[in-house]
Amino acid sequence: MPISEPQRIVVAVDLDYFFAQCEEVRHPELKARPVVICVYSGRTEDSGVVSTANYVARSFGVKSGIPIVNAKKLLDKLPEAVFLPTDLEYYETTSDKIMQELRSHSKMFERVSIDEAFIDVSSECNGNYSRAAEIGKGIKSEIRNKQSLTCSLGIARNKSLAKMAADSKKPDGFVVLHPDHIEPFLKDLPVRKLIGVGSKMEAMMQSLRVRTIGELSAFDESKLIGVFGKNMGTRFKLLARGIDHDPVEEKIAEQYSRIITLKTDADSFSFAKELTPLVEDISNWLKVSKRRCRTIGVIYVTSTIKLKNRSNTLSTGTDSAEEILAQASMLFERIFASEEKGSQKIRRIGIRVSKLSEDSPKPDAPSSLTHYFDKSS
Ligand code: TTP
Ligand code: MG
Ligand code: MG
Repeated sequence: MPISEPQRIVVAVDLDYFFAQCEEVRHPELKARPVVICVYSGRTEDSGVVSTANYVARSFGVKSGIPIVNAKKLLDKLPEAVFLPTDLEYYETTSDKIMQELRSHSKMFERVSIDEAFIDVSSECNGNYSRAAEIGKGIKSEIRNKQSLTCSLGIARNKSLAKMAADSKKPDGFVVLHPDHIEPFLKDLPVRKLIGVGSKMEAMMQSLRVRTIGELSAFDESKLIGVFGKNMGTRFKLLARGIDHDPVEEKIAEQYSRIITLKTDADSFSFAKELTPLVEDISNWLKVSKRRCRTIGVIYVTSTIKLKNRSNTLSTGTDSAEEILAQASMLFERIFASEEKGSQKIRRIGIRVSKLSEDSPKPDAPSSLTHYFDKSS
C-alpha cells in the first residue's frame, strides 16, 4: 500500500456512553445498574427514543435510537434498570470543561461533537509514536482524574484512522495504530466501520460484493465513482487505503437549530409561548459563539410526518432573541393564515438560523449542531 501522506500524528478522543456516564458521575450508585437516557417526546408517558445507554443496559440490546418502549421491554426483568430524561445543560457543561483541557494540548484542535475531538500532535511528536502514546495516556488520566469519566482514544496518522482506532476498542480503549499496522488493521474490517459509511452505503457496497475495507481498497475506482459519484467514490477509495488529508481544524457551523414536539397537535398558532425557550437557546448560542444570523427559518412537522420549512433573510445579521422570536412568529402566522399546511395539524416545531457571520476568528463549535434532545416524531 503506497503511503503518500506527510507525517502526521492525530489523536481521536470519544467519551464512553457519554450522557449515561455523566449521570453515573453524579449518581455513582447507578454504575452497576442498567441506565437508559431517554428523549421523551411528551406525547404519552413512554413515547420517545433512547439517547444512549450505559454498557450494562447495552448488554441487553438497548442502544441509541430505539424507542423507549422497546428498551423497557428489553429490561423488563430488571427492576433495578433506570430510565432518565436527558439533561443537556449538564452534559454540555461537562463537555465544555473536557474540551477546554483537550484544546490545551495543541493549537490544532477540532471538536467534532459533544463527546468527540481530534488533536493533531505532530509538531510535539516529530513522528515518534511512543511520545504520542504518552500524550494519549496523559489525556486519558486527565479526563479520569478531573471529570471521573472514561474515554476511548485512538492514535494514527490521520483523522479517519485515529477515529477508527478509537472505535475499535470501547469502552475505555487505548489503541495506537502505527503506520506499519494500518493495512492489516483495515483489511478484514467490514466496510461499515469506515467513517462515512452508513447502512445505505453499506448495502450499496454489498451489492458490488464489497464487504471488507480490504476489498474496497482493491475495487476498481471508476466503478466506485460510477456508483457513489466523483467526490464520494474517490474519498472511499482513499480512506480504504488509509489515506485522509482532512486537516484537524475547527469547522465553522453553517446553521443551528432546535426542534421540539408539541404536547398536542396544533391547528392554529397556539404554541407561541413554546417558541421562547427555543429562541433563547439560539440567541444564547449565537452570543457564546460570537456569531450573528441573517436567515431565520421555521421548521414544522405535520401529524403525517411531513417536514416543511419556511424562512426569511434579513439585510443585517442579528443575535437578538426578540428579533428571532418576531421573525419566527411572523413565519408561523403566515403559515396558518395561508393554509399552506393544508388540513394537517402540526406535531413538531423548530427554529433554524443560518447565513451565520463570524464576529470572532475562532468559534468553538461542533460542525453538526441540531441538538439531540428531541429526535422522535
Ligand atoms: P456517541 O459517542 O455516538 O455515543 P456514546 O458516547 O453514548 O457511546 P459510545 O461509548 O459508543 O461512544 O454519542 C455521544 C452522545 O450523543 C450520547 O451519549 C448521547 C447522544 N446521542 C443521542 O442523543 N442520540 C444518538 O442517536 C446518538 C448516536 C448519540
Ligand atoms: Mg461517545
Ligand atoms: Mg461520539
